[in-house]
Amino acid sequence: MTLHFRGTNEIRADFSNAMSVMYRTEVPAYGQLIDIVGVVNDDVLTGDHAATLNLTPEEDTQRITQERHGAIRLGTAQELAMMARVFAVMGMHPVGYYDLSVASVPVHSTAFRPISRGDLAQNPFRVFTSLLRLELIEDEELRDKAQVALSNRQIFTNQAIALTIQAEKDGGLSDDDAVTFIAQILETFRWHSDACIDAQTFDALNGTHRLIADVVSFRGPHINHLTPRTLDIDVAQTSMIAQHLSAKAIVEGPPRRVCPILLRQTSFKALDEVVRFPNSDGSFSEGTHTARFGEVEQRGAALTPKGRALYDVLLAKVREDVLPAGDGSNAKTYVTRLEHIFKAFPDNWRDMHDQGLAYFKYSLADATKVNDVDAKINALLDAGVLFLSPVIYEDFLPVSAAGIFQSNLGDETSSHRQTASNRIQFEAALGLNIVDEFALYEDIQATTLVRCRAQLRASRAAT
Ligand code: OOG
Ligand code: NI
Repeated sequence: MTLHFRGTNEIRADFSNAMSVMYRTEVPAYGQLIDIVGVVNDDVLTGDHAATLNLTPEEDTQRITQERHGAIRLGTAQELAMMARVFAVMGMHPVGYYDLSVASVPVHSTAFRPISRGDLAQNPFRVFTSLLRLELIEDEELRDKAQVALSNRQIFTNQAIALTIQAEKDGGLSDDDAVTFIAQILETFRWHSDACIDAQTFDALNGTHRLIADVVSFRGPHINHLTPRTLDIDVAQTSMIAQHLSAKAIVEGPPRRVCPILLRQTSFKALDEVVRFPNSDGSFSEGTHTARFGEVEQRGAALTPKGRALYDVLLAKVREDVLPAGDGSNAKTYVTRLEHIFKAFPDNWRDMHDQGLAYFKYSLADATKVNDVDAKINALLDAGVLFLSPVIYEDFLPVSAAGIFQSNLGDETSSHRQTASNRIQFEAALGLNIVDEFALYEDIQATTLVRCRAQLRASRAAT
């Protein structure tokens, strides 16, 4: 008998769907957002602007309705290491390192996501995964309480662990086992309203940092948001406000552009959760916790290190002049400044390509126009032989604002050294090396060029 395994891409897609169905029932505003995004994306894809996006047909368009990312926060190195094994069963691997302590958030993080171009096209589901750094809690008694709460919990079901081990041993899961696996893993991501610490400890942790209370107080690392991808975040935001979703006044990230880059995001407060805290006499007290929120994002071209540096410098300039206020009162001033300063970032694909600011997929537009197969890339682009599609940014930008703040303080070098040593710690907890996102984008670009040259040579040989 030959064993048939469910593909890792299918398991990931099924899991992403199951999460979406669960989150719709847990956070109704998420369902509303999904409906808004569906309409906006259809409008963009059938509208006049679609052609200027230079999307690769099918590869870049089919995945969008299914596309989303989530985020979780873990408490211990053991939890992170096991989570990495679980994600590996779904073809998701740690890419990129983010040190959020520079933003005074006591966590560091990676994104678990598919890596190859083909796997991303099948389903790009990603989970931003943070690990709490308890050593950043200064109050020793509180730190000990947090430690005890974390060491007493098991966030995975026995069957989830058993099936992960089985998948590792056999090299995959059967269709039936994959269904059970997904149902079991969902338990880890589900909201659990029973707290595992008393109300007083919860309040103390909340007072230290809201995020610490969120990580330490519950049986599991509930998914804290699930973010659909829209092709026009400004239109999506207008629709959200019209439907009374409390969208923030400002979209984070780069300004609106003809040629979108990186990531633009906006979030909204979703709901207060009811929590039951255990009392020492066996009774419970009720409280609330704002655990989950809504978010929507628009993704554009992945930038090269040079492009990213330009982005960082420009955003820092904007924020030197205006910092967006939480109440949205200076939103207009901020956006005007953002758009003005970003005029220094070329807004057409060809200039971004020629200046080495973004990654691109080369494809053959018209092989008959070729004179010299070995001509320089720019000559082939000029002649209309090659066509450029942006490589979509698959990663995150959670601390760009905070990192910029740091560099304004003139503290850049020390924070960089810190980050390097923290990264080593994070990888030790993970039990794996983190993949470098730039290398992945570079590889996608290089592969397309090799393929185009081979196709050109083959077409010349045929004539
Ligand atoms: C994760 C924040 C990062 C994003 O979209 O940048 C993130 C968290 O709050 O746990 O999801
Ligand atoms: Ni997010």
